[in-house]
Amino acid sequence: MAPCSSKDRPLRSLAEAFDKLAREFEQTGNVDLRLDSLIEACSRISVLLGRLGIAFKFAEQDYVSKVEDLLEASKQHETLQSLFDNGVHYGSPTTIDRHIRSVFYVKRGADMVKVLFNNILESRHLSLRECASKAYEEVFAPYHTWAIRKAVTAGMYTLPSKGHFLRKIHEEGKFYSISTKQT
Ligand code: 1PZ
Repeated sequence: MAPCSSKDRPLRSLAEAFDKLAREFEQTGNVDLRLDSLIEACSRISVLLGRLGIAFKFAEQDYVSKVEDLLEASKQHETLQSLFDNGVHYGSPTTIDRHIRSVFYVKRGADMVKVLFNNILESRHLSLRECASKAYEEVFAPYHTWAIRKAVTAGMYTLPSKGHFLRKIHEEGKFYSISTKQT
């Protein structure tokens, strides 16, 4: 089989971007994170979301809007610390509040990926819907309204099987024993 490019392997390219981010963070003595590097890493999450089908289109668009908001923030603030410390000098409280909310939502997106794939690895008997629902309950549900939680629960029923999803993101090799099951 021809090797896949990193573009075809969104989970792999996401992991690489976060590894790079971690190295940068260590080099600065763990004091600060560049916003552009954070954006570069987090923007790759929307590629994964884009592989989930039409029911998650809204989540993808909402996530992309949060990343774009951070891109706007990065024009004034080079680092995350600068955004949190000095934001108030540069923009209206509403704008700063929005940027800071975007940081938290973008971070929750990364937490969601982490918890989801851990569930896939650890709970082999569970379906993708069950793994994703557990991750959603843990990461996002506490911050969402009742109406959004209901919509997400319904959307989860449109998810493909684990094997289909893993093949779609070209990770069936790594997760071989999982992807051959029907869950
Ligand atoms: C197999 C993987 C299944 C993954 C399922 C992911 C489910 C997340 C669904 C989120 C629905 C979001 C609907 C919009 C909610 C907005 O109200 C909030 C707050 O924004 P505001 O209203 O303050 O402007 N936005 C969010 O919570 C951001 C949601 C981003 C979702 C990213 C998930 C990334 C997961 C990737 C997994 C492959």
